[in-house]
Amino acid sequence: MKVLEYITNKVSEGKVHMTLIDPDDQSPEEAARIAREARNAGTDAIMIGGSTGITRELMDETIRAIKAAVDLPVIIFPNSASVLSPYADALYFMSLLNSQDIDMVIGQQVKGAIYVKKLGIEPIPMGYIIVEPGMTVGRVGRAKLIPRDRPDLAVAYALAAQYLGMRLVYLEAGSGAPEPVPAEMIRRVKDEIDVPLVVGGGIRTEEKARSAARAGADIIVTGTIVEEVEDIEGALGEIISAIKD
Ligand code: 1GP
Repeated sequence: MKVLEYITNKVSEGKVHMTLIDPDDQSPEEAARIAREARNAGTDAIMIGGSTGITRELMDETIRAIKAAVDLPVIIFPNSASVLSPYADALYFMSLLNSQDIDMVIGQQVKGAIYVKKLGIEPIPMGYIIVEPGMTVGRVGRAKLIPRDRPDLAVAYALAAQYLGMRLVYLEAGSGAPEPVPAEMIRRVKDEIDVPLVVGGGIRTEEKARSAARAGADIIVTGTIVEEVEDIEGALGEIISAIKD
């Protein structure tokens, strides 16, 4: 089964959780341990990526270690065309729609497309929209951040993504954001689009996860929490039960 089909099936059954692992933050062995604990906690897929410091070698080694440890889809969450790896199951073929840098909107995609074809990685078209505060990815991606009190703007971007044929829409507050994307913005976007809505950035507690899921997020992404806690399985387990109940 293709990964997009796996995601779509999961979304039709209920809320989905994905665990983001930044390959630059730990050894491949440690990344594999995180993936194992996340799997035990009930995560549905592993996303791999980060805003800075990633090399192709590190991507390859980390993905291979994760694939050897768990039987979950591993999806590349790229910051550029230079982090593609043939060991991944799929790649978010994404455009940072509210970037002021054309390279982030379509340049890196043009650079990467032929490699995606050659390597045979499944591309999953995704519209990526960064909301205040945006954190590192907002700066590196030169995003014109969506103000937190402008759900209408988020809706316009999300609909544009859908009309361009993108299969997922991702509302991102930025990794480590003090607050996630506002629930009202999630609700408004979810009401208007027909493709699954991914929400991430700043979700570190069960309350925040539950609130994002109830507002309409189909897929919740958490990253920072797995780097902050000792008991990954316990902490992620609470978040995952909160979104899936
Ligand atoms: C970042 O949305 C993801 O791209 C995850 O954010 O690290 O804050 O969980 P956190």
